[in-house]
Amino acid sequence: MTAKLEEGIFISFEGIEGTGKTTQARLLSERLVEKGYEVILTHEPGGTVIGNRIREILLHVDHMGMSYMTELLLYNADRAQHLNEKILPAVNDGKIVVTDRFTDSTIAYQGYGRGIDIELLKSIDLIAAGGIRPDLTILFDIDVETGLKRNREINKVDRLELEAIEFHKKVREGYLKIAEAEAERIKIVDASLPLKDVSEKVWEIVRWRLGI
Ligand code: Z5A
Repeated sequence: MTAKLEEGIFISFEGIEGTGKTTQARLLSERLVEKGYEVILTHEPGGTVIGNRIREILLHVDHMGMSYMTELLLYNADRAQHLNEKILPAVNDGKIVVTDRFTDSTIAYQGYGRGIDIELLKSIDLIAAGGIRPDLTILFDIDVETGLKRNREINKVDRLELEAIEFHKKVREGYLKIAEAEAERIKIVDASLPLKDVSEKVWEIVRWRLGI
């Protein structure tokens, strides 16, 4: 029996690399499906066919010379397509959308990491994504060294992961500032805990948000 919500719910997972977002997004989706909910599991960049093309450009290690503005506009182009093709139709149809990254990634990486003016980012976001924010965001927090080490252990390397450690530290600090400013929407989970403990914390938060 499928449990359709009267109004869908839009959930995003955020954090620096190696926090376990992708693993946790999958575990949460499976748990929600088991409970009978209709769930769309997706990610940025690359949650659509067009977005996947954009992702290849964004993350390819040959593209180290990409300008910050090109990078910013490509993440926003990906989001415009993702939101219109996949996220909004599903939420409007009463489904639960779980996305691995959304606009907070742009504020954290391009804003706090690259140093692009946050007000400019918000103006571009208004054009690309109408300023829409998720109903609930879970921020997976971990120290940068542990996060990057986890990815190195699985040989995951892309253009952004090759950035200096200082960049990743600024991104983490940025995330914590965003969460402090929007404590109602953004809940922080300690991602250094064992995988199972992290997924229990996520489940507690989502159950609270869904009222189940
Ligand atoms: N980016 C941006 O700059 N601006 C934007 O607007 C957007 C994105 C949307 C996308 O990379 C890149 O784009 C990203 C931000 C930037 N930068 N980088 N680099 P991606 O999509 O390829 O990957 P990611 O989103 O950064 O995620 P990730 O690095 O793949 O990691 P993760 O999803 O957080 O973790 P995971 O894949 O679930 O787990 C990583 C490993 O850790 C794996 O071996 C797990 O088994 C292990 N793991 C997970 N949890 C645990 C726990 N609790 N304990 C121990 N080990 C664990």
